[in-house]
Amino acid sequence: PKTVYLKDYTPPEYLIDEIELTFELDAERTLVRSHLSLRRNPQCHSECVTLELQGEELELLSVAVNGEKLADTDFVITPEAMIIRRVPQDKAFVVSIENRINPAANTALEGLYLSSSMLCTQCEAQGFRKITWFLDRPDVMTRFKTTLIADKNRYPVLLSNGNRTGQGDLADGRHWVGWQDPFAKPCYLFALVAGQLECVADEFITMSGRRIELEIFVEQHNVDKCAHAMQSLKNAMRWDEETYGLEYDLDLYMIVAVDHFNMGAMENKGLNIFNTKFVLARPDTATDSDYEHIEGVIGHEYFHNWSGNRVTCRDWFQLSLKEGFTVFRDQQFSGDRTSPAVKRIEDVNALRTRQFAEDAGPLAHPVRPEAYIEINNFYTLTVYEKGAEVVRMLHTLLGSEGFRKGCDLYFKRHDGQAVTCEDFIKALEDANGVEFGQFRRWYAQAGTPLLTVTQHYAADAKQLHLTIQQSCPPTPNQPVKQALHIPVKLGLLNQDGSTATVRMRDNSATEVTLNLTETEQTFVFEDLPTQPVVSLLRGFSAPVNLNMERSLEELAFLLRHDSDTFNRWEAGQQLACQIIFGLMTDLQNGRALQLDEVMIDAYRSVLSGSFDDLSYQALLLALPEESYLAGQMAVIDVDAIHQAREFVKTTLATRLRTEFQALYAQHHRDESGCFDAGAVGRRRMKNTCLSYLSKLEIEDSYRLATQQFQTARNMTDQMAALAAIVNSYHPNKADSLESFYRQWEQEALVIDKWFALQASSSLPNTFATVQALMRHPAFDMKTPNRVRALIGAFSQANPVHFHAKNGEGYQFLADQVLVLNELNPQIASRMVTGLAQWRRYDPERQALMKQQLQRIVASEHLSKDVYEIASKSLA
Ligand code: B3K
Ligand code: ZN
Repeated sequence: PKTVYLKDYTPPEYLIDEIELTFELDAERTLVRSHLSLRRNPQCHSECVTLELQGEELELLSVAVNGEKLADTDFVITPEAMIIRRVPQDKAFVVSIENRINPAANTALEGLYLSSSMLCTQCEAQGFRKITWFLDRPDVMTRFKTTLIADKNRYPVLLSNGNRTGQGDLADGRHWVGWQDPFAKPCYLFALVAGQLECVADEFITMSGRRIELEIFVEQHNVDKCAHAMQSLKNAMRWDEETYGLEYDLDLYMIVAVDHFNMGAMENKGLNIFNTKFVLARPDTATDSDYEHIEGVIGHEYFHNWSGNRVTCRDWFQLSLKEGFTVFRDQQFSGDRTSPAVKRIEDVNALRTRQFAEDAGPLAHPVRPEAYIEINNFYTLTVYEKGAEVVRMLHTLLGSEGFRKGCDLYFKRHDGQAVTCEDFIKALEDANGVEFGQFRRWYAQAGTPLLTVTQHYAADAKQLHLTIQQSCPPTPNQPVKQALHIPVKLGLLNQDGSTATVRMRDNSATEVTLNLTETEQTFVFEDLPTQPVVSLLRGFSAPVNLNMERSLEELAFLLRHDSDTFNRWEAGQQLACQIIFGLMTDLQNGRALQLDEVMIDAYRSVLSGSFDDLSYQALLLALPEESYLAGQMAVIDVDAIHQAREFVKTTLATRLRTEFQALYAQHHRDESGCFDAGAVGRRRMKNTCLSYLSKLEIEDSYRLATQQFQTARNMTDQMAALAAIVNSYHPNKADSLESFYRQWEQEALVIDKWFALQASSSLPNTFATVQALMRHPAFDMKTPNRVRALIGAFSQANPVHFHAKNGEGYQFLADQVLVLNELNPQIASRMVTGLAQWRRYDPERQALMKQQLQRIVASEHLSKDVYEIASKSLA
């Protein structure tokens, strides 16, 4: 397979100003007619007279230029393109194509496909070429006119981008609907949907007083689960007006929810297509986290209307231009809607456990990658989440007003254009009269930087000297790293926990942002009569690892007193990490385990503290995840991590049982249907307590879990209770799973939770359960949500069993990858990443994982998607 390089970018030789598309829709035989209005790109001076259009898996019926049908000798069809030997050079011309496609056979879910009984599309990144031949690249921006024709009974609803321009019935039982999108767009933003869909409608009045129709389309049985999505959409529209001054631009905004979808959702202009998971919610079917994710994803896709659609990417290497920025925007939105402190912690937690691992492994790549084989493999944590951190640092460096000024200029300057990450930074610079020369390296350099911090307090001079060194480990193709511009937020605490003034030369403040630009820099803080406690990297001001020696007492002190909500939580995490690592050493040396009293005291004080934000309190009580701990180890020992962490959890539950029980009782009440911060926080605290108490494996806890399971009237409580049952030796486990299944058999999204919960259990026999679930009638390899719930959860959220010493987990995963490779390469390639970190394990496991990767690479008909991930993992 061939590699595409950023350095080879050249502008398109032709432009397509307009396309007229007609679809005669049918599940097995869809006819596509297209008229492309082309002309030479005046900016491109090449001599060539041929025209190459991309197209894959299409059946050609006819092609004409300016109405004249081409003879077979006038063009060539390859598996990836149509090359017309000669097209007019001096004037505009029209290429007309007729071709056929088979949506029902499309299990890759890219292009036009069938999901349950509806037809829908997914074109990003390169799916449009599976619909018809086109210049399938984001810098070709076209005005779309679309006519959809279909059987009226089977497909009463026919949708595409923009505004409805007409509709009518045909004699043969079919009907048609015309659509026109006034905004030129790249073809990756094209969409169509056809099916028997119900519409939930509402409206939004924009800041300039325009009335927008809002429509959510779902299957009949889901009409009662759209209210939250609709409210989220309205919240997002208002928020973008208030925060970025950005208003919606069409008169209609549509969202369609489909069961079969390769990722979360897609921002097609005026017609978003969503995975049902990020639309449907009812208090009894969706958890509080589901509610939050729905609001976040609805916001994300809505925000793309400006950051992505009005201003789009020049080429796919610039993907983070729209994704990093839009993730940053949705993070801000969700923080404002819920709790900024909790949202930030959740985002950093995800970044550190998942993106940091990617950045430390064989698939590491810069936020702006330089090469790819299959672009779909680059919708990564690095492009999305690290990309968002890069935008966040720019926000930190400019302050919110400066950042807003920069964004205003960016949208104004580039409206209607396809641009680069460089254009984004340039706009921020120009609007603020600053230069981000060195900062640009964040886009080009892969790997997670490491900051090593030492401090020296000079009592006589009343000065604190803080020395920070930065380094960055080598990554594929980047052996040597340059120093980055890293904003480091810092505060100081007095010995009594109060805030100390940060004085540097003439400036004094309660908090500063240090600009670390060299490999080593020393910062001096003045006027400190006693040695302060340093609170560094507040709010996680840069995506880096921090190496700073801290005593357990100092961490406990920060957990009590730090005024920065992120660092307060972080102190508790580091405290737990140190303790867990100490216990792992004890385990490895055969010593008996004992939990340090510092930990018990620290948790006791969190439990007895008074908190306005109970979700935050619950986070303070959550131990670092196993995957985060794994990321800190040179050689990952999944069993030791699990044992040590479970020991800490069980010991805390034993020693603080009264406190956990009291808090459970205090916060336990039925507030089903309430989603305000108070109700959500009470549920989080209560269920955190339940999770600890279930570690005790005693009758009392079993009763508590059963009672909650049987009486819960909301999914948060029901699921938390079921998790407590499934993850313990509860006597009613089988019955509870069975009754849950029967209760929710008709709700696919709830059944996904049922699969995932069992697949991620660390208790014995889980692998046998997973194998049995593969044969369950409700399991389906063609439904990505189901695959992720079972195979994804087992391989990515069950370290102990996936990494079983005998290699059965690895072999199982490789078996499934090879099946998926034939059906859905994108999903298959996501599943391979479970093996990518093989070098981090002991030699026996390394060998077993490597063997499976080699088996995958050696197999026949490998998709580009799977080949790229598997071969790069081995490299
Ligand atoms: N832009 C889409 C992702 C498309 C993925 C293509 N493999 C969703 C999003 O980020 O909003
Ligand atoms: Zn996005």
